Parts: sequence; structure tokens; C-alpha cells
Amino acid sequence: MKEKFDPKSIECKWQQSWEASGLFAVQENPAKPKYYLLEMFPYPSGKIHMGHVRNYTIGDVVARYKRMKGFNVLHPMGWDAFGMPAENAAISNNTHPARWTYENIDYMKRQLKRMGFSYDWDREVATCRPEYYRWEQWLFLKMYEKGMAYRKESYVNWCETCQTVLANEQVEAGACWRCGQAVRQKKLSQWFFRITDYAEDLLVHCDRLPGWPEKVVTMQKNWIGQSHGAEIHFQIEQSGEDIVVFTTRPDTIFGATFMCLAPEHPLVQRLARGTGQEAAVADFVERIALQERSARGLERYEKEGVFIGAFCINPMSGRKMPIYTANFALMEYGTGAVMSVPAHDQRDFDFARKYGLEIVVVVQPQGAMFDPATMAEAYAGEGTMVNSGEFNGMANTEAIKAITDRLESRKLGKRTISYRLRDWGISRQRYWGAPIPMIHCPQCGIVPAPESDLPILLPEDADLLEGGRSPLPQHPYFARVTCPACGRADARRETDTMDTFVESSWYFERYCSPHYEKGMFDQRAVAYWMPVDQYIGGVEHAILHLLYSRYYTRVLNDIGLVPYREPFTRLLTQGMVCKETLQCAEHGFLYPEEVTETQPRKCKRCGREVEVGRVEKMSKSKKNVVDPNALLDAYGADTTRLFCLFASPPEKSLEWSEQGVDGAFRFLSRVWRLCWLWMDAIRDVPASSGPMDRLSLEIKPVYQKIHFTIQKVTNDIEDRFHFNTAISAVMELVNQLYGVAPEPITPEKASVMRLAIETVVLLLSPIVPHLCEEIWHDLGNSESVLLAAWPGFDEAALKKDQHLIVLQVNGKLRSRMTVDDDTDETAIKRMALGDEKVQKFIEGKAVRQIVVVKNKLVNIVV
Ligand code: ANZ
Ligand code: ZN
Repeated sequence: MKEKFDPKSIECKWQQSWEASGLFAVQENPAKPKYYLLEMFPYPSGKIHMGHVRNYTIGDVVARYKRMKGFNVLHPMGWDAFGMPAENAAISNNTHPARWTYENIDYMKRQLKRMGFSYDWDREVATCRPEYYRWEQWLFLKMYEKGMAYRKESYVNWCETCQTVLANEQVEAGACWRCGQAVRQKKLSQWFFRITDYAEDLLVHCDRLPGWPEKVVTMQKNWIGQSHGAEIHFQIEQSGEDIVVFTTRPDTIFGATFMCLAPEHPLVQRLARGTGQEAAVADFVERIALQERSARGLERYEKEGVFIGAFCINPMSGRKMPIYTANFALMEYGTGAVMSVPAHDQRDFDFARKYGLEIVVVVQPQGAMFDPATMAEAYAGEGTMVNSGEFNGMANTEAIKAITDRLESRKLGKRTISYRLRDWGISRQRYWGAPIPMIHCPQCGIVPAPESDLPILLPEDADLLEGGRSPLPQHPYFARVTCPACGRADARRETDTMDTFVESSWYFERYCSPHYEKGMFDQRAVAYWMPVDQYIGGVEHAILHLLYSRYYTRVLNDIGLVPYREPFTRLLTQGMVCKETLQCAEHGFLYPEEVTETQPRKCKRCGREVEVGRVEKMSKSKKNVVDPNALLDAYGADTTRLFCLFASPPEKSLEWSEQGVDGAFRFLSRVWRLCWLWMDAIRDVPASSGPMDRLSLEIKPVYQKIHFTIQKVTNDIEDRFHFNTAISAVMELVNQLYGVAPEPITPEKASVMRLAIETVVLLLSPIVPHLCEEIWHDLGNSESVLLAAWPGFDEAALKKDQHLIVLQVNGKLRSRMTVDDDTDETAIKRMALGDEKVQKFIEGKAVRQIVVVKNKLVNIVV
């Protein structure tokens, strides 16, 4: 008998056995229903963290469960291997991004294997490998051909000292994260994907993703940001040209008293010429160019602007409106021009107060009288039209339509829809990424690299330059090429690399045929496996990664490579892994080992009492990180998995607790002991298949409990992924099984206990596969428990016993009813009073007493 649960002696053994037998390998099989379970692949940062452990454990349970349910399950894993951290690490550790990345992959892969995850490792994909990114380059060429990829000038964050472009995350309070130099906005020609062509399609389908969390759908919608409104033409006084504005409030046009253009608007510097404002405008434009673009539109950002010396005419009121250029007007939204209505828009209001511009109220709510001289803020609500000529007295909501109609009929405007979504800038002036397959020729301009040159290899021998600058422009052979169109020898290769979000927009398709050499993927394999049935990952990817993947899928669909438009049928966003923080007034955040164990806990360095802080997301800076390796060493994979699933439902945050882990380990030990307590008695006995009626009174409740548990666990996993309540149900079953006396043993008892132990093992096997595999084999099975079928339940066993109850009124038999066993007394009384026949006899009388004799009768005294 194996007395003690010792994970070390079994986990490694089974992992090797699974790997040797190719247990997790899958192939397309049209005869079987498929199930594609995907977890967001990790960035190979060095080691896995508890967030990964949780995400991948959830996924693994579902994958194993579905497999036992008879599905052909695809469950792959890979590496989102390009990106900046590799470059930073390479600089600080004096190594190479490629080497750093591949070493991390090796290490993290070993860690994942230690968790016992059921990945088909033959399908592993690393996006930094040429076999992968060559197909991304191929698609780029297709997209370029179709006008879906294009080049335009756009602004980037630029550090003058480091001579490099900075990603938004590298800008800290307006300064370079590395050297502290103030960051400037610099105009660069860059590559874009025309995602805005798909804005409406992406938006409309947001409402057809029933398997996605509502909050994620909402975030996607907001990001796309659809606004219905109108474009209106304002004639410039001097030149007769038009300024076109976008507004969502055409009803307020009579209140538009000035015009604001974005500093980058092409008319700004031109209109200022010769007005005396030219120099002031040029200064302003230059200064605003330095401001962080993402912050400029925010409410709280200080609004400023200058008069550009020109006027335009309000097409409805005829008013002469001064034209300003202002920092809150953004070139990237609408038309880059705003008709400013200070009475009804807060930004315009702040601006008007600051520069002494006129305020005209045109929407008046019932009962209030706004006075422009004393108004403290803009009024954005509904009301009645005033100061608006023939539209006075109308509800402003109707005026929106009426005024737009009028503008349209006079050809001064038209209804439009604006989107906040911008085209996807995919150029990165970075080294560690997929090269963009384009060539710049002094004669021909931009020329696509010939398909036969793919992959355009990223030279892995390049050394990073100071400040993280890309070595590609200066690389001895990479940048210099012959023009494929005219043959000139001094053409230059594009040295920008692609945003890593491009790689993560199709890795799930690559997994379907990872070794395919004739294209991005084998279309038949993709048609079989895709779309992903269940995707699982962190909510931090709720917007960009998912939106880009949905977009890229549409591109693949439009090019005719895939037969679907949405890649992910169901999505689960798992909650964060959190832990309490420890903080000393003197020494800040502390690691647990820097604090005494006795209460109250004190800082070992200064003796101050430590504040046990809030439970927060694990992070290095808060020193509350738990290293999965330490957990694996101390408790093993099964306990780690069980803890992650038991502590909370997957979409909620998970609070780390030592007691919780301990509890998980104790439960597994308890399961282990139970199995061994019965092993000899049940090893050679077939599991009971009922029927329940023939079972003795002692053993019948056990049989019922088994089937009840199967039903509960199946429902909890199937519909809701509520593994925590599923585990609780198994715990209850185990408790009940401990109550069955092993002596004296009868054939009936042995076979029901066999069923019980098998059931516990089968139900727990997706969660704690190593322990279950071990016991499964000890029970005499020769195949993996993963190949066993998920247990079904006996409906008959779930039915509660029923009793026929006699209903009396004042002791006289009046009716009968049947009730389930263990229905409580209040419910029985309620049912009795509600009985039709009984009601006839108690109508209009006061009920004085109700006597219930369990399982027999109810007597109502009136
Ligand atoms: C006049 C007006 C009156 C406006 C009013 C609002 C309230 P949403 O709803 O987010 O789509 N706007 C338009 N283009 C802009 C740009 N490039 N930069 C900054 N602001 C811009 O916002 C639409 C509103 O934002 C538009 O409607 C416009 O101001 C402003 F009582 O026009 B509104
Ligand atoms: Zn710098």
C-alpha cells in the first residue's frame, strides 16, 4: 500500500510517460467533433509567473475535460517572441536578443512541462523564427497590393539624446525613460494597415459575440468609438475656401462663435500668412508638436490656442467667426476642425473664458435661464431651442434632424459617421521584429520585395546600438539592396520592423498546420480547426490584441484564405492573481523574508511594525510576487493547479494564501488515502452500475451521491467553468465516502466503492492529472485516464424518493398530494394551503393551526 501522497515520486514519471506516448498529439479527424482550446501565448520574458500558471491551468482543465467528452481537442502552445524587452535585456545583460529569447523559451517550456499541461508540443510556434514571419511578410505584400497596407507621415515619440523612437510605454511623464530627456513629437513616414475600412464591420459584429464577456465587448465598441453627426462647411471670409467641421451637435450651430483648427491642420499656417499672426501661429504649432498627443484631448488638459488672423462665416447665423488653432483640436479625429459652441461644450467654454470669446446660449432647459455672463460651466443637456432663428421653440433633439436636413438641402453639409478608431500603425523603428518586406529605390520609389526573396531575414548577427537604436539602417548587408524593378544598386531596404501585434493576430491559425511550407497555413487544416472554440487570457488584451486579431481575420477572409470572419467563438478573461503587501514606514515594500513571522509582524531591519497592506496584483515593485518554481518544489503541480482553481471562479481575482495552498495539498492527501484505504477491496471488482433500487439502505445514499456529484461537476465545468464549486462537490463526496465502513466488506459495497473511487479519479483528472493517472493505473487500467470517457450520470439515481401525503381539514380527508423526500415543512404547508380542493374547505375561514406528520399527512385546523 502506498501510504503517503508524494507528488515528487509521480509527477515527473507521468509527464515523461505522456510525452513518450505522444498522448497530446492530435490530427484532423472529420469523424470526430473538434474543439479548439487556446490560451494567449506568453512573451518569453524569462520565467512563467502566477498569472500564466492560472491562465494555463484553466485552459488545461477545459482541454482535458473536452477530450474526455469525446472531442478531438487542439491545445497548442507557443511564444510571442519578438518585442522590445528582448532588446532592453540584451543591452543590460550584454547578450543578444535572439540568444536571450531562445534561452528563455527553453527555460519556460520546461516550467510549463512541469505543470503537466496537455499541449501538443509538436505544434509549438515561435514568432521570431523565419518559418513563421515569412508568411506574415507574404501577407503584407498581398495587403500592399490590395491597398490594405500603405505608407503615410505620422508622429512618433522621439528622444533627441538617444536618437530613437520611443513607444508610449517608454515615455514617463513626458520624458525618455532611459535618459530623462523631454520627448518630442517627430514626423516620420510609417506603414499602416487600413483597419478603419473595417470599423463598421467590427462594430456591428460586436453584438454577435454571445460567448464573449460583456465588458470586453463594450471596451471594443468604445475603442471603435462610433459617433453619428454631420460634416458642415464654413466659408473662409478672405479666400472663399471651406473649412469642414465634424459635429455631433448640429442643433447648436447658431451658438458657434469661433472655429478651432488642429495645429497640424493644413489651413492653419496658410491662413495665418500675411495677417501679422504668422509668427505667433508658427511658434504655437511648434510648441504644441512637443505635447504628448494622447493627452491633448483630455478634459483636464490645459486648453490653449492662438488666433490665426482669419475669419469664417457661420452658414446658419451668418456670424463672422474668428479662427483659432487650439491644442484640444486633434488632427486625427473627424476633420481636424471644430465649430466651437462655448455655451454647450466644456472645452469650448474653458477656451472662450480664457480668451474672452463670445458665448451664445442656444439650448435652454425647462425652468432655467442661462446668462452667458454668469454661467459657470457649459450646459450639455437637452432643452428648447433659443437664439436660433426659425428653429426657436423646437426641442433640441428634433432640431438636430431639422438643421441637418436644412444644411443638406442647401448643400452646406451632410450626415456622417465618425470613428475614433485610427488606422493601425505597424512600423516600429526597432530591431527585434519581423522586417517589413519593402524596398526604397531612389528612382522607382517604394517597391515591394519580390515574393521569391521571402523571408526577408532579420540578421541575427546585428548588435544593438546605444540607447536601443536599431542596427538595421547601418547593417553591412541588410539595408543595401538592388532595386528589383530597375536594378539600381543603391536601393535601401525598409528597416522598420512590424508591430508584434501583427504576429499575435494569426498564430492561432499557424498552430493548425505549424510546419506547413507552402503558405501561412494549410487551408484545410484551418477550415477544420478554426474558429477557436474557447480563448482564454488576461483582460489587459481586451482591446488591442483582440481587435487586431478580429481585423486580421477579416483580411484573411477577404483575400479568400479562411472561411470565417470572427476568430474566437468564446472568450474567457481570467482575473488577476493577487497577494497582500508588506510595508514598512522606513523601508517601503518588503519581501516576506524581510519580516518577522511572529505577530505583530516587524521589519527585520528597523524593528518597526509592518503594515499588512491591501491585496494587490502581484508585481515586482510591490514585492508580493510568488514564484511558481518555489510552489512546484514545495507542493508539486497538482496542488498548484488545484489551488488556482479552487480559490475563486476564473473570471474573479485570485487571492494568494499559504493556507489555501496547504488546504489544497491536504485535500489531495485525503483523496490519496481514501483510494488506498479501499484499493485492495475494489481492485478486482467491477464498478456498480446500479440499478439503485436493488441496493441496500446503507449503500444507496452513496450511490446517489456519486451520481449527484457527477451531474454537479459536469454542469459546473460545462456551462460556467466554475471549477471551484465543482471541486467543492467532489470534496463533499469524499467526505461522505470516508463515512463508509470498510468492514465488513460485501460484494455490493465493494462495487459501489469501486464506482465511487473511479468517479472521484475521473472527475478530478482534468484538474490534478498526475495523482489521478497514478490511481487510475493502480485500479488496474492500462491506458491513460485522459483516454477514459467522462462519466455519465444515472438519472434514476438523481430522482428523490416521493411520498403520497394525505391532506385533512379539521381532521377530515379532503385531498392528496405527492412531495419529494426532504421537502421542508414550510414548503409542505404552503403546498397544502394551495391545494385546490383544500381551498374550498378553508375559504373565508381563519387557519388556526397546521399539523405536519412527516411523509404522511397534513391537517389544517380552521
Ligand atoms: C459642436 C459641438 C457643440 C460639439 C456641443 C459638442 C458639443 P464625439 O461625441 O466624441 O464624437 N470635435 C470634432 N472633431 C474634433 C477634433 N478633431 N478634435 C477635438 N474635438 C473635435 O465628439 C464630437 C464632438 O467633438 C464634435 O461635436 C466636436 O464638437 C468635437 F454642444 O461640435 B462638437
Ligand atoms: Zn533618451
